[in-house]
Amino acid sequence: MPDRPIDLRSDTVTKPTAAMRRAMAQAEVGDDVYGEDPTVNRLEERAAELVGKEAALFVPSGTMGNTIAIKLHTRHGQEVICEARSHVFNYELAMTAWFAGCLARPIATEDGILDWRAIEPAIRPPGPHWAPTGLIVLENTHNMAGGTVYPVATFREVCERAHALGIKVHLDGARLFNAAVYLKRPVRELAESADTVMFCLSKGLGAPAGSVLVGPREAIAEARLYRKRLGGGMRQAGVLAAAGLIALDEMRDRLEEDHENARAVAEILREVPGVTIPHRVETNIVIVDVSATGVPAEHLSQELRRRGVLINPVGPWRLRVVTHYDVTREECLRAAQMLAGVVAHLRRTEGGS
Ligand code: TLP
Repeated sequence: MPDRPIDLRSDTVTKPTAAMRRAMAQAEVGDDVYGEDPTVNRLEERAAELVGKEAALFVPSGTMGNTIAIKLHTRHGQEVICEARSHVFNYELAMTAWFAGCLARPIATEDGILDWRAIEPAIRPPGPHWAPTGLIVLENTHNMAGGTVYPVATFREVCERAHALGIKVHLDGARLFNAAVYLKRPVRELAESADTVMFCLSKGLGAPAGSVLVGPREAIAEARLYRKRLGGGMRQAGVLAAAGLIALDEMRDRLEEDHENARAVAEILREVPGVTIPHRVETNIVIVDVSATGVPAEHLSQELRRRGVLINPVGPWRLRVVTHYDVTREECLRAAQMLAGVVAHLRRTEGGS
């Protein structure tokens, strides 16, 4: 394998930029559990202002942000409506059940976008036999549906109708800034009707760690206690928050480059016999369906790794390509060509279909 593989496994692999490293080295810090870290406080103020909510809480990971939000809005024994391929349902180690004591009620969609028509029949009215719906979680962009973006009106309608029934909405906006760049809208517009929003600094925005949970002041004050319970009181976390501030101020606009690179990858892969791209490519994620090649995704992933290209399988017949700051356009194209070549080679030599 070459020295520096082309790593398209996730945008979580991005390393801090030189500007981030400088800011981290110089960060003014204090004990954040006492609320005394000036850099964390600055990051939280900036995040709340950008997303248009009263307050924000810096958390170590997106998973912790979602976990706290679900706990905040629910009571034990309720149901949480989410999309069937959502991160909260599939990739957070059942935290909805473990921490909040709730049952996830997943709803399958074609493209990850849950609209009110799909949600309404799953809402549980009060009654002696079922657990009431406590919360709806939406994911924008939708990771496993290929980075698809919620139309603002669809998102707003879900929130308004849920609120009319007294149900809260949490937005898993791990990649919300990608959605904002795609729609060319301010991020606050995409967040305004949700009760709480989690977004990640450590994905396309390039910070080494950290996410932010934003929402009403009272809810965020309670969230601070849950963060401590979960072991997320990070003390001199200003060294991380300093990178987060650079992520917010300098890294948002360039996400468009990642989106262009993803589209370029998809264009190449669409031409490969046996390969299909099942979802719209709107942001920085391309889901690649290889079922018609007869070569399992895991096998392709291993063969690519041997050739210096890292791409994860996300199912028996699916791979996920994620573009980001640490891969150039040229590397993305090279990786796509490599995938095309490996598919053709394995179909010939191993009798894939
Ligand atoms: N996603 C990771 C993996 O966990 C799958 C990735 O490589 O994409 N919400 C969404 C929509 C996410 O994609 C992720 C991470 C999270 C939440 C959790 O963030 P972290 O990894 O910071 O806990």
